[in-house]
Amino acid sequence: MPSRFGRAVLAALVTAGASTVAVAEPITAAAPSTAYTEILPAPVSAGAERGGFTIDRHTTITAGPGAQGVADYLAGILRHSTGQPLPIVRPSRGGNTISLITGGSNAPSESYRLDVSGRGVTLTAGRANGLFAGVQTLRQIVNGHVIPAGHVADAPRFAYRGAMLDVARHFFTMAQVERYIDQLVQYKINTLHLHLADDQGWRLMINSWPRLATYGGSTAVDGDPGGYYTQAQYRAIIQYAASRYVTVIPEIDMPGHVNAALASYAELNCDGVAPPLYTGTDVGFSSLCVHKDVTYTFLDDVIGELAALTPGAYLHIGGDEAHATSQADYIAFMNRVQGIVAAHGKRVQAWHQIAAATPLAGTVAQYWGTTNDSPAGASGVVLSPANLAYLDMKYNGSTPLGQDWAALIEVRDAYGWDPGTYLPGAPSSAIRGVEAPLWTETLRTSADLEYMAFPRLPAIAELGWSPASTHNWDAFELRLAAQAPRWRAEGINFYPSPQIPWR
Ligand code: TNX
Repeated sequence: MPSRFGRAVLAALVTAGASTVAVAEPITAAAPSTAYTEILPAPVSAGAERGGFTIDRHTTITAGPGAQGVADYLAGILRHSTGQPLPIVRPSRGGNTISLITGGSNAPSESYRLDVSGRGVTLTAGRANGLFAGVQTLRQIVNGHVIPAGHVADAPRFAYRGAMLDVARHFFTMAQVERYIDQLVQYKINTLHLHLADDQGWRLMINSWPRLATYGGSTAVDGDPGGYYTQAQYRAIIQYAASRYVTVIPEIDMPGHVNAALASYAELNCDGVAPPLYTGTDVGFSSLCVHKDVTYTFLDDVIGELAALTPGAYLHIGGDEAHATSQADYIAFMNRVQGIVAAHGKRVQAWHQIAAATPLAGTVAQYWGTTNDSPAGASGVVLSPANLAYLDMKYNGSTPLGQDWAALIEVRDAYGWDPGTYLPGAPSSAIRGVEAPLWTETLRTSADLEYMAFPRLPAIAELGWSPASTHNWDAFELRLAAQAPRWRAEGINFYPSPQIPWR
């Protein structure tokens, strides 16, 4: 027997069959990689084997039907990190390829299977969004040119894994939003909730009411520069998100949180007088005029344009902190606006106070309380408990950014709850998933956003994706620690929590 062939190669020759040329693995195959225990969010199952696949100048990516988009995305990443050409080719026999296969099964949405051996990599999923999730796993495993051998079988616990960005209190450009999307998808977040309007700013051009953006969007908290997205820019954000299998849910908060709109159009005010623009951080002082017809003409126009621009099924209508609206008016208003959303072919998502009205069939309530009181009546619940999932809460008393009204939230707090059992009054079947909101009263730059989101965003993302059986702080802190070199390489600013044994 030729001495330069090891056992692994013999095995490969046997299983590869006569028509395939075996690729020699190094004789001294490394011990199984620890990368498979460091995947975050934790997968359903994963196991490492000895050896690995080396990307070289002959390696190809093969894309079956429906896999082209993900293949392009993966090629972009691996060409950059390895410098190899990695052409995308049609599926064919032979090794030295990373092959992406969809549609082979009725696999549920976003599930995937990853198999890596010395001969090649196979990523299989029922749908392209599963391939995309698998690619995020692959990115966490690959080490230089080598993808350690092993297997992953994976699927999400909850269908909804969201992040919210408040672009109203401070405005964030398209490029900043896209940067955040790229960070989110690494942890398999699939929904971006954009808080597009609040007292301090209106951030989307509405063609039928243009002053909302041009005047209502002209400032921000502390008088910082404002801004708004043109409809073309908003479409581009949605497209960018879609290319990463992220659905955008736009929010226009109402009937409160509307000073920017009231300031832009005097007729929206009950007394017909427009208030000045607002650059403070109080909440709960503004209200649409619930008894004026023009209010609903306005909302029909706004919701109509938003629905036409937004491919996702849901529009978020806020409904929180309507302290300047009587409860009876609030209920009548929320019920009427749900009808307007439905008339434009969309479903409603709203903060959980909507449960006080009559949620339409299909309406999703987003829980942001701190007291586990269940929003009865909604068709589904997204969990964002403010004392656990709010990324704008400070980590501790000396965190320079953020607020503390709900809690101080260290990483262990953010990780230490179970979305499946959190609301005693809601059956776990009603829980659509989790969302981590990032309010920006105190946040101005991408570095600010990242400091608050990292490392808590990956914690919430794991609660949304990983099976409850994987929940374990001691294992999680190691998975999280393993992410830091990636964040440094990507220039992501993060809070180096003393709870984590950072690498
Ligand atoms: C509460 S959460 C709000 C926001 C603030 C946030 C700050 C919610 C639905 N309303 O208006 O920005 O607290 O943490």
